[in-house]
Amino acid sequence: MTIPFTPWPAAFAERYRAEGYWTGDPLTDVIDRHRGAAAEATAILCGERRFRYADVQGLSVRLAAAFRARGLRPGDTALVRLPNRAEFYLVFFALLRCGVVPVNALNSHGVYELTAYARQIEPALAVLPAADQALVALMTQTVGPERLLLLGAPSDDGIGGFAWADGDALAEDAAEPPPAADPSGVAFFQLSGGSTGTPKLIPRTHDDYLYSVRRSVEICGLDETCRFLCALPAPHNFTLSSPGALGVFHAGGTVVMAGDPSPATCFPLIARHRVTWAALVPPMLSVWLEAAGGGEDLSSLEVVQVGGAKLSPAVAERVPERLCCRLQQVFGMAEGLVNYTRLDDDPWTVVNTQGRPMSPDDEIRILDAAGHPVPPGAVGELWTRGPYTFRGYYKAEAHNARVFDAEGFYCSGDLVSLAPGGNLVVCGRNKDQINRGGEKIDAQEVEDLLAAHPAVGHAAVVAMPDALMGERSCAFVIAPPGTKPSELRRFLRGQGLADFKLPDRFVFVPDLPKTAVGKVDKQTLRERARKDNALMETTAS
Ligand code: OOB
Repeated sequence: MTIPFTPWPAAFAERYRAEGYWTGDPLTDVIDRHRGAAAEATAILCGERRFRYADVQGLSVRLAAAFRARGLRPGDTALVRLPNRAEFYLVFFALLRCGVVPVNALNSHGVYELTAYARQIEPALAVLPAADQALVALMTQTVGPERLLLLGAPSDDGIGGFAWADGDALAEDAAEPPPAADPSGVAFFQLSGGSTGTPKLIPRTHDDYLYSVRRSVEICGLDETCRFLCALPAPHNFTLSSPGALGVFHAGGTVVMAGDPSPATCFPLIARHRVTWAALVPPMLSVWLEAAGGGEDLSSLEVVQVGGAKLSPAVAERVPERLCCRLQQVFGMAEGLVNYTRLDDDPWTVVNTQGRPMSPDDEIRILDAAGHPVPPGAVGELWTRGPYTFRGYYKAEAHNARVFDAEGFYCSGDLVSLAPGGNLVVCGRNKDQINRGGEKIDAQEVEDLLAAHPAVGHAAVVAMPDALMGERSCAFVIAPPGTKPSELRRFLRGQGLADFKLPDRFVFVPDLPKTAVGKVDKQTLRERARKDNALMETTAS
C-alpha cells in the first residue's frame, strides 16, 4: 500500500533527477550516511543524555522492528505528538524505516487538532507523551491501546522510556525488514498553517525533502563542527529542514535539544555546549536581544536564523552587536519553497529582505489580482513551483483547484515584492490567517468553533498588530450582553483547541461589517482592531 499524492509531472521529475536534486535515497540517509568513525560522533544532546550517530541508527532500527512486531506495514500512517526530546527523532527515523507515514503534530496541538489529523489519515499508530491524559484517552479510542505508544520519563538507552498503552513492553520483530520504501513516494506529512477551516496536510516525498535538506546545508555551509540549538518545535519545517536538525545530521554535527526557546532555557545550553547555530522566530529574537549581555557566555554563536514571520529591520540591525554573530533571514513554508539571505550577503540585504529561493529550479511568479506579473519592486502575490514544492494537499481536491494554477504553480498567499539581487521582501498576506509570532492561526477554524457556542451569533477573527508578537488575534463576536471573554475562551479550550489559537482579545459587536458581495469585511475589522489597539495602548500608558 502507498499513500496517494499529487505527483510532479513526468517531465519535471525527470529534470529534477537529471539535475541531481532527486537522488533516490531515503530520508534516513541523513543518519545512515555516517559510518565507522563518523558514527561515533555526537548526533543529539538531550538533557544529560548523549546519542551518537550509531545510537540513533541502532535505536531507530530497533524501534522500527518493534513497530513491525505490532503489525505496522508500509503505507500505514501514524499520528505523533512528542516534545522536543531526542525520542522525537528516534520515532521519526523508525517510522521512515518501516515505511509508516507520520503526521508530526506540534507539541502545542491539542485534542481538536489531533482529531482533525486523525480523521484525515486514519492512523494505524499513535505516539504520545504518557502524561497527556486527554490525548491518551482520545487515541486509545482511535487506534486502540495495542497501537498506542507512550513516552514516559527519559531513559538512558533512548527507547526504554517507551511502552505500549496495553502495558506490554517493546518486543522486536526478528524477521528480515521489508524492502526499503520508494524514495519517490511520501515519507511524511508536513502541517499547513491553514486558512480554510480544516488543518491541511502536505505530503512530502523522500526525494523532495532530502533535496531541500541537502541544498540548505550547502547554502548554510554546515559541517560536522555545527552545534545546532533545537528550541522551536522540532516537527516544524524550519527546525526540521531549513537546514534544521536533519541538515545538521546530514552534515555530521550535533543537535542540542531545548524544551523551549526562552533565554532562561537556551542561554545556559549555548554556554555549556558551545552552540554555534540557533533558529528563532522574531518575538524570541527580541527577547534574546534584551536578555543578552546578562553574563551568560554566548560567544560560541556564529549564526542566528530568524524566520516564520516578518522580522522588522530595526530588530534585525541589532543582531551583530548584541549577539556578536551573523543573522540569516529565512522565509519558508511547510509546502516547500524556502528563501534564505546568504551568509555573505551585504548588510542591507540581510536586514531588509527575506532572502531568495534556495534552488536554481525554484520558479517564482509575483502576480497582481488579475494574474499578471507586477513590475520589479511592486507588491504582488507569490506563486511558486519547484523540486521541493508540493503539488497538492492530501485529499483536498476542491482546495487544490483553488491554490494551484494549470501549470502547477502554488499560490502561497503571501504578498511580496522583488528587491535587488532577486531577494524577496514579504509585505503582507492574502490569506485568512493570523501569524502570531510565527505560529499560524487559521481564522475560519476559530470562527467555526466560536459559532458552535450557543450564545454566539457570528464571529470573525482577524489579526491586530503587536509590538512583540508582530500580530495577535482579535475576535469580533455577536453575542448577548453579559457574554464574557473568559467563558468563550473556556469553551474553545474545552473543545481541545491549541492554546495559541485562543483569541487574545474579544470585541462584542451588534453587527459585522459586510463587503459589497455580502462577505464579512475583514479589512474594516482589521482596521478597527488596529485602532482599538492603539487606543488601548495610549490609555494604558
Ligand atoms: C514557516 O512555515 P509555515 O508553513 O509555518 O508558514 C509559512 C508562512 C509563509 O507563507 C509566510 O506567510 C510566513 O509563514 N513566513 C514569513 C517568514 N517565514 C514564514 N513571513 C515573513 N517573513 C518570514 N521570514 O514559517 C517556515 C518554514 C521553513 C522555514 C522558515 C519558516
